[in-house]
Amino acid sequence: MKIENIELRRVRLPLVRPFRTSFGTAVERETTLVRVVTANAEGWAECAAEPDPLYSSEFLDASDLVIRDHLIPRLQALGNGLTAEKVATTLEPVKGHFMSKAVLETAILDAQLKETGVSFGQYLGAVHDTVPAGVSVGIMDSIDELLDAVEGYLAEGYLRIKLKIEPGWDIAPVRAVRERFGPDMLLQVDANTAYTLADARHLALLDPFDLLLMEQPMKEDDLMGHANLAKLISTPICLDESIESARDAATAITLGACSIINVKPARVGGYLEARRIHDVAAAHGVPVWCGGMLETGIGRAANVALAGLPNFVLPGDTSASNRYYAEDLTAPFVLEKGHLRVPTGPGIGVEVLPDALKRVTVTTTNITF
Ligand code: SMG
Ligand code: MG
Repeated sequence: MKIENIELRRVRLPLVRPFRTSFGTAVERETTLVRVVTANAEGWAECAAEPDPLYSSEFLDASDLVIRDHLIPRLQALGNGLTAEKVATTLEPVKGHFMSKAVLETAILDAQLKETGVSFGQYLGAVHDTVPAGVSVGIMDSIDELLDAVEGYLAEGYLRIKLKIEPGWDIAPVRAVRERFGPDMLLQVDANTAYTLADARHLALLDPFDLLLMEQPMKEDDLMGHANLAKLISTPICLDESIESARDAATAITLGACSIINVKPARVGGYLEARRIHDVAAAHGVPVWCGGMLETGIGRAANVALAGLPNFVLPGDTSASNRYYAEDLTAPFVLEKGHLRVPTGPGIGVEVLPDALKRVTVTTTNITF
């Protein structure tokens, strides 16, 4: 494939409501979009890195720099021999920076699939036309505010609720939501590393609420801690931040550190590694689901395609566009009986809307390939 140009475009979109996690509050989403131009196609992807290194060590300014100065030059060296399948091995000498590698691989894969008329879903092996949608509900100022938010999401049709938790906002909100909305609602929590093993007894207080899973209670590098915690609580442990590769997934499963995995392509270097994690987990009988990083329609389209693979058996954090943005950068993803439709067009299968894009653009950098 011959790439002619790569554009890095910094955009900023207001969120419809602030999103608070154990590591901070976001009121807008800032990201870098990558547009890969070839002779016959244009591939798009968005970087999951955030402005500050709080979810993980990656952050947006560093990502732009590593893409420009370290990743693109290595891809340029491949010349016309470049394919999406060669991106990860070509970039392997550069340590870490999975989100930066992922956005490049994804934009190149989008261009490649558009050139050949194949959708992400077909390419990855999706077996479903629609995928069940969950929603991630941030930490709020009061339990009343939380109950109103959850009620609204359930009324829209979301099939699963995830509550963000942290010390001081855990047992009481979970109890309130479970008591108010009943035993049948699919409910889970995400701590984004806010606890330690010393909190095991406290976290066991969540056991009676029949949660689907507890996501990433402890530090990302603490696999043994998670394996130990798994023996002390009955809620299944799901890992997010800890899993950066299929090898990590195999290690975590073998250690007993998790029995469910949140797959985020951005966190693991792209959709090809994400599919390998899906496969490794499936081989171990471990279910997976698709996480989210507040993606616009560009990133959401590819995530929804991935979530169509057979072992994505739990609803994902793949919510409708209006959960995040008043105006998305693509035609909005909408809930249909609690599901999102897997795009069927070539590549990511959605068009970027030029006017919407213009309104949110902060800077544009072009790199001639
Ligand atoms: O895309 O709906 C979404 C956000 C889902 O909770 C979500 N993501 O740890 O799983 C997670 C968080 C990380 C992102 S916070 C900006
Ligand atoms: Mg998480």
